[in-house]
Amino acid sequence: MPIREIATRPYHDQEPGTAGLRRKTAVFQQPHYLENFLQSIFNVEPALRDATLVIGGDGRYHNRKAIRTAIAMATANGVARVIVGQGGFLSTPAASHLIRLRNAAGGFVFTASHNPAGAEGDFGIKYSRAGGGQASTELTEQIFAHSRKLASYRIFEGPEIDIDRRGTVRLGATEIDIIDCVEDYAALMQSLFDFDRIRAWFKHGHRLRFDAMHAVTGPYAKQIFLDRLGAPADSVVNAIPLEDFGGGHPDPNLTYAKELVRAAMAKDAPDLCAASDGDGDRNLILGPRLFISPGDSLAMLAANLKLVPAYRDGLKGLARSMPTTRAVDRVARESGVEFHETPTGWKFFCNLLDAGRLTLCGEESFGTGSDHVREKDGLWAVLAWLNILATSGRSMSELAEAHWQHYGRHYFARHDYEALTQADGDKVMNGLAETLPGLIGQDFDGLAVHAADDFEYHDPVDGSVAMHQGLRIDFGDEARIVLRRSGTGTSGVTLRLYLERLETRPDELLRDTTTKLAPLAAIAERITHIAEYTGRKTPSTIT
Ligand code: G16
Repeated sequence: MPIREIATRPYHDQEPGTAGLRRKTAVFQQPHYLENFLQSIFNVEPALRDATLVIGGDGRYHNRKAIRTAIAMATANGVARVIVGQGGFLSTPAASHLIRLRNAAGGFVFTASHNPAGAEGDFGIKYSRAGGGQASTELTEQIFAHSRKLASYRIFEGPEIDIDRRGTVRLGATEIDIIDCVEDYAALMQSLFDFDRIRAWFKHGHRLRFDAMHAVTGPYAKQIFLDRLGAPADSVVNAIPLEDFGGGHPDPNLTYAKELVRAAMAKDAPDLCAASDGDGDRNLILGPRLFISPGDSLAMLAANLKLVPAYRDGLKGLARSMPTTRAVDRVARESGVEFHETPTGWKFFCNLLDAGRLTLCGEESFGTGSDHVREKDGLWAVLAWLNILATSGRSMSELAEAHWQHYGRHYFARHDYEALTQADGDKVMNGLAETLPGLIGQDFDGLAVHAADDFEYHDPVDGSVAMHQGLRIDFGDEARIVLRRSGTGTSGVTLRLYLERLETRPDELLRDTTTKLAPLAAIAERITHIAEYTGRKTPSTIT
């Protein structure tokens, strides 16, 4: 048997992040680095033996090599069947769906999400378990601990599999199924949404512009929007996945989706402009001259989701990650459905989804999704908006304005301070953590601090506790400041400052966000001392 046991050494930097392992590509290219991590997964998860494993990636540089390694190691570790997306492509939500559909014991998606790709860029792996949700914090920690003492890994040395050709081949005792990466996912979308209505909406001349940012969603968007929904050919742009994402930064936000933002701000803007990220789980939603923040998108979808066939019977529950605006809380309160505030990281929604206590959930980091898979889903969010536009007969601005009139508007911004030194990051976080108790009751320019804490989450399903999930300063319903350390950066420490301000006065609902939040930003500096402690006068990015 050509299975080789190869000596390796432990790698000490594989600290678990918010969503799997993410590092500079050069780190992943070190001999044995990826192998070390994969073997640790196989050792810690014996359920993969004799079972089905789904493998794909977002098409970035190093994807194909990593997939070949993963296939060879799966074979050597007794996996019975490997399902691979043709060409090595699988979006994160499509992989989650496949794991569920094929009853797989797990899946690997090679991606560093929205981070840039290439030899100088980032690479990564998301590991999902049976059911299609990402590995829990405990499991990731176990894998990490195991990788620190691993002495060898197992790999099958055989012929190279042609991952571009669909069909079933054998490698050793393992069956390798190379499948179309879009088909099953597109069928799922068609089962959830009213494709007839959306098709008719396009026929009436309504327009969409979807920017795939040269990442994984291109083939999905083409099949769904163009082939199945009959949208005009120019509805999907940057649709060819490229190893370097065309030199771009596939992070669908106002900073990096510039071309799309320009289209949405133009006089003849399409009815809906949208984008997704490297691995297809994030989404950006824009109307003509209108940015819908992720927190607003979540709240507006929650208020209108009954217009979508799969959700016609109503919502079981709603959830948002802690730093996401509290816009959706108001929808939950009014409709009386169960509501949860979870830490950042999609995996925290999964227990609630599995327990049938959640239908719709979302995050400020441009993630929205439902109980159809166990990942956030960029194209799902775009289809949900399309379905609501087509069925309601209203425009984006009519829907948004009606929502804000009814519930009030939560102006929101996130200020990112990237690549800080560990010492500066610690100084800001520890400094604020120490002063939190003393802030309660203090007044800042008419805003009184009602509560201030270090967010701790008690999972209502399994009772697990996640501590130190971000520092919150709560000015009642009116405003909130949150500060937390990112778990996905690959250089230094990234701090994220979240600003949220509720406005209910009708004539103040259509103002400029930066202007509305300027006073709160000044209060945040007085409380957090970010500029003072780090020397950064302005954030690296504002979204
Ligand atoms: C991952 C997680 C998300 C999380 C996001 C941001 O997204 O899946 O749940 O909100 O990271 O994390 P942070 O603020 O810690 O950087 P993705 O799209 O990067 O996989």
